[in-house]
Amino acid sequence: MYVIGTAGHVDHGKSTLVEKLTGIDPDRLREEKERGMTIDLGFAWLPLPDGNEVSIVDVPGHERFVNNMLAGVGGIDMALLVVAADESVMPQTREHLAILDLLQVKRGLVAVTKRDLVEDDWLDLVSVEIEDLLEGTTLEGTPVMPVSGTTGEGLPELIAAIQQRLDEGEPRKDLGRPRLPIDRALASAKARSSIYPSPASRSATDAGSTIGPSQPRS
Ligand SMILES: Nc1nc2c(ncn2[C@@H]2O[C@H](COP(=O)(O)OP(=O)(O)O)[C@@H](O)[C@H]2O)c(=O)[nH]1
Ligand SMILES: [Mg+2]
Repeated sequence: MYVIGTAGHVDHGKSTLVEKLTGIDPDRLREEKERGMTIDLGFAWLPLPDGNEVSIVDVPGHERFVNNMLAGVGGIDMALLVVAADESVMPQTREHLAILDLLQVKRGLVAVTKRDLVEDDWLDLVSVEIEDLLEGTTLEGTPVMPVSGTTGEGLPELIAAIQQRLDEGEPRKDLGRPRLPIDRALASAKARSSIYPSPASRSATDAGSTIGPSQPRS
């Protein structure tokens, strides 16, 4: 299964877009709901037109939580860079793009959210600013697509573009050895065990299957 990671400045509409696309609210923590802001990674999945599903990792945009953003985009196949049409490029737009560039993420889409809040002329200016920003990065030439997480405008086109972008690349090899990177643990005082939320990779696994530690190689 492919994994898409969101990226972009706080309040630019990443989580709203993920929820509108998938029906899943990626802000699962109580504190996130109370503050109306993503703090930790959120997870959702999107059925694609071809019948496959794609996982979505929603990242926090606030500069204080950039460490969580970094943990989320480590294993992604494609970036969904979100820029709000009313605010355009902001500091964490640049910072997240720099991270994606460093990680050599070459496949992406830019969603210009809050399309419902701006006039066409302004939208054109914002699109040019984004294209300029992408120049010289791994995401140069990435399609820039206006959408609204509120009205749903542009979402069918965005889903079609996601499918197309994923089809363009080499599918990941199924090595028959599922891997769950333990790069971070969510341990809580109440929990009796830790949760390792990174997406499993390298192999398809069925819901409910038990994954154990791999045997040391002899
Ligand atoms: N008008 C309008 N508001 C939006 C849109 N997308 C998000 N919002 C609002 O913008 C605010 C921030 O959205 P959120 O998804 O939490 O942004 P995030 O920090 O990037 O995840 C919320 O109040 C949303 O309701 C949109 O397309 N149009
Ligand atoms: Mg969010």
